[in-house]
Amino acid sequence: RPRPGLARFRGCLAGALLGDCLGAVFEGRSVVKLPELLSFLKGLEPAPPEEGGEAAGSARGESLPYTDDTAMSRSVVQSLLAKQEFDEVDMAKRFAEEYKKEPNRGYGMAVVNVFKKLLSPKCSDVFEPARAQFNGKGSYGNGGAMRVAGIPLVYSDIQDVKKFAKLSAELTHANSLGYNGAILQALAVHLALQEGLSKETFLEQLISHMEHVEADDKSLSDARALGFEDLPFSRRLKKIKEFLELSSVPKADVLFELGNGIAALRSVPTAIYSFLRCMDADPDIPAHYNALQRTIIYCISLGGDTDTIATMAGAIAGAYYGEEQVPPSWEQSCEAFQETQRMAKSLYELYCQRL
Ligand code: F2R
Ligand code: MG
Ligand code: MG
Ligand code: MG
Repeated sequence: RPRPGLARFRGCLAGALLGDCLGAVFEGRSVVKLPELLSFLKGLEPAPPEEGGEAAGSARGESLPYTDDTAMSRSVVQSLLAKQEFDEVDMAKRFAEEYKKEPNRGYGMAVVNVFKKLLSPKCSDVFEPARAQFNGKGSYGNGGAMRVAGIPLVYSDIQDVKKFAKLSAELTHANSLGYNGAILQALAVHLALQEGLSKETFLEQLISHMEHVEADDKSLSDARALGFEDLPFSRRLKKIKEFLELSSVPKADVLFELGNGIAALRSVPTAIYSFLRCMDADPDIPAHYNALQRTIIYCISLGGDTDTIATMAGAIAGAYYGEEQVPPSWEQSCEAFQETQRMAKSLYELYCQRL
């Protein structure tokens, strides 16, 4: 199998950053009107050159701040780069220190309790605070999935991708509906890095992996305890397959079947669907936007947890299309984009070194 190039690593981290920074402007709105979103995006494009003034090319205004999604993704990446492999103690420490340094990045309501416990010198098992969340049920939020892209950018072996996606998520999300979402998102990025996978193969592979992942006792009992059918992620992937066979799918059906919420189960499949659907043109999205831009626009247009759905879909699309589809004016509108490019290069070097 040919080794993925640097462009895919840069595309992945840039796509994730774009999704978070652009999506955060609309997070929590139940309805996002497409004309408003398109007009906001137009404002990111370079101003036309003024006579005798500055040349076109610089983005207008202040940069768009990233949120918890990127703050935690950066901790994942920085830990992997510092330790050259997954290290749960180091990663947990980085999550907690990062939260302490900048607590106002828009973290989930409950996960901050995990950080507070991790910061205590009494904490000897870094997985314990996550296990205690929600009366011992653990969080099923999408926080483990939103930050996981660094794992498949270091590990090329699919068993390693699953193992370390799970462990990285379990530092905050002990419910299998939380960490299985992280595994699914990591697998999607892993597959997107591969050369030219078709929509159909991509989805078939995800389904066959997730049917395994979700078949263990804890996954079955966590799903049943919350009133879900067995193999809930796999079922939603099959629903995506049905959607992709239709000539058009109304937004209401996407929201009903897949969701736009803060739970991993109501957002990771939505991100994957958005990526696959946006491989093709969309009659509602102007044709001058490329497939990566279309993916992010579509995710945000769904409303709800826009930053997180767009960051996950952006990571997948960026890994698939590469940095060629990352528009400089969008990227330069985002906080810390240059550091993101440097991190992508270091991850690429580590990935190659480990092959
Ligand atoms: N926190 C937000 N957005 C809300 C505010 C944004 C904006 N400023 C606005 O006001 O509109 N975004 C960030 O949080 C999500 C990731 O959350 P994470 O890391 O999974 O956190 P947590 O706290 O573990 O879970 C999130 C919520 O899910 C519910 N939940 C989870 N497990 C549960 C369980 N076992 N039982 C019941 N509820 C459970 C809780 O409501 C949690 O608070 C991303 O969107 C990120 O961008
Ligand atoms: Mg966020
Ligand atoms: Mg990451
Ligand atoms: Mg969010």
